[in-house]
Amino acid sequence: MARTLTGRRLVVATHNRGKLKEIEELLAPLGLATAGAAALGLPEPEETGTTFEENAALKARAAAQASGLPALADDSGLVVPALGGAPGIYSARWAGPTKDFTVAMKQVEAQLRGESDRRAAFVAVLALGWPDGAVETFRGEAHGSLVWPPRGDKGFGYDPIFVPEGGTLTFGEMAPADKHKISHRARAFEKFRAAYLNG
Ligand code: ITT
Repeated sequence: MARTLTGRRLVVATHNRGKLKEIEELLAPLGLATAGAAALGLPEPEETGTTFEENAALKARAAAQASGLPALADDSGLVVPALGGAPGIYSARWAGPTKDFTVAMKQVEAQLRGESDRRAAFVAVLALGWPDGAVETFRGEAHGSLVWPPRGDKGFGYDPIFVPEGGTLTFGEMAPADKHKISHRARAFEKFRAAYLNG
C-alpha cells in the first residue's frame, strides 16, 4: 500500500481536547482533512505499553484499524529526573479519574519539595498508524524546569508549572503560537511532516 497522506483524511487519535487543539493547529497549514477520534466514536484503547513509543503506536494502530484511515496518535508526558522520570508515561493517570491537573501538579510539587534539581522535560511521541497495522513513531522533547505556584491559564495539563530553557514564562502563560515554536509536540510534528508531507 502506498504510504501517502496527500488527499487522504487523517484521524487525529486522541481523546484529550488540549492535544487535539494543538495537533489541529500544527496540521492546519498542511491542508489535510482531519477527523477526531471522539467525533468518529472510536474507543479509547487501554495504554498497556511501558514506553511513550509503545503507547503511541498502540493508539495509532487501534484508530487506523477501527476507522480504515491513517491515524496520528500522541503519547506524551512530563519527565522529572529528580523523581526517577515520573510521572512520565503515567502523566495523565496522576490527574486521577476526574482528570484534574491541579491535583497532578500538586503531587509533582509535593514529591519535589526540598529537592534542588527542578529540571524537567516534556516528551511527545507521535505515531502514524495505517489500516494494515504498520506504524511509525516520531519523538520530540522540550527541556526546562518546574516552578511553583502554577502560572497562566493557556495550554493544558502541566503547562502552568513548566518554564522552557532560556525562557521566563510558563507554557501556561505563552500564546499557542509561541509554545508551538519550541514544544515537544511541535518538534515531533516537524519530523512527521518531513517524513510524510514533502519535507
Ligand atoms: P489520549 O491518550 O487520548 O491522547 P491522554 O491525556 O490520556 O489522551 P497521554 O496518555 O499521552 O494522553 O497523557 C499525556 C499527559 O501528559 C496529558 O494528559 C497531559 O496532562 C500531559 N501533557 C502532554 N503534553 C502536554 C503539554 O503539551 N502540556 C502540558 N501537559 C502535557
